Amino acid sequence: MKNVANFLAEVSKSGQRILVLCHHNADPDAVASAIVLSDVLNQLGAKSKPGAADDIATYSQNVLKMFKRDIPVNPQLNADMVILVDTSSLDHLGNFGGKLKEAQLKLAVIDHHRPVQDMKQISSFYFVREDFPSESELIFRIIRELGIKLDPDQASLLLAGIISDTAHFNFAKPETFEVVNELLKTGADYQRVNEALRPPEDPSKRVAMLKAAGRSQLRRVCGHLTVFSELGSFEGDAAAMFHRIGADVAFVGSEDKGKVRISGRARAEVLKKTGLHLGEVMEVLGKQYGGSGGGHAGAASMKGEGKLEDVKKQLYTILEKKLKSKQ
Ligand SMILES: [Mn+2]
Repeated sequence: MKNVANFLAEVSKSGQRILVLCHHNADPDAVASAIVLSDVLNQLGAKSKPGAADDIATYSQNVLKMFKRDIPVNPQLNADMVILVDTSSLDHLGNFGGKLKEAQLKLAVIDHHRPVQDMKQISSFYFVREDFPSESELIFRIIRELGIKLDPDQASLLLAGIISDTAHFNFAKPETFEVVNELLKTGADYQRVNEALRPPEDPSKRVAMLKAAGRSQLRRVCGHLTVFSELGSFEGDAAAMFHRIGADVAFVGSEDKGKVRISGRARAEVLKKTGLHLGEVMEVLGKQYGGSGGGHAGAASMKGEGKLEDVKKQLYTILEKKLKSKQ
């Protein structure tokens, strides 16, 4: 860590123009690392800018918007040196990689992916720590080594990078939590970071889920909790929601101009215990109503013609028969 800190302090001291560049379709770890490292190099005396190759992922844009930061895409290559972060090879720079190659600028790599031999050869400085679950964590440790204090928004960006690259701490190491603790003490806003990383929800889907909940009917069939509800769209999502909140078997149907659709979900334990196969049930039901049906044991659907009320009755008759025979 001392090596890389010394290197960065040295190249910045002389006021060099340094581009801190990250990979294409840049994720939050990539943009956070590039932006925060670039800020720090400026503090050390460099004329540094961050940049991303080709494009930025949508969830990264949400993070940037939340913390009012920006990163140029395909920046100008008028630099004395390019430092690649969160990027193990020029191949990960999309079309911009070719341009960078042509420019023949001085290259440095600070990364946490598998080392790439070719890159080692063409770089004037090469520092790769595969043991770090995120580049943001690595950048934080380097900045600490440099003795530089971050501001709360910089800390939030790095926290977003860590959360994103560790898949919400699934791949975190004990040291990751130490870094997170320091970021929080620096003022990182965990709640806003989480909010920025959450995928935007379709408002019409939210309304549909709430309607499905309001219209749901709970029935016990041979001791199993079954739910039926009705919606005009998002039937599969609603059935999955009922499954998630506790239904053993859930169905959500729709009826429109004589056409009927039903989507179903069942819990794995029920399938195992009873031998129920929703794909089979839906196939039978689809055929009975002049349509088709099928799917997996735990997730299936049917389409047909008729009245939803009739199809529902028939569905419960089939279900009762299946579940009774296995009691
Ligand atoms: Mn990464």
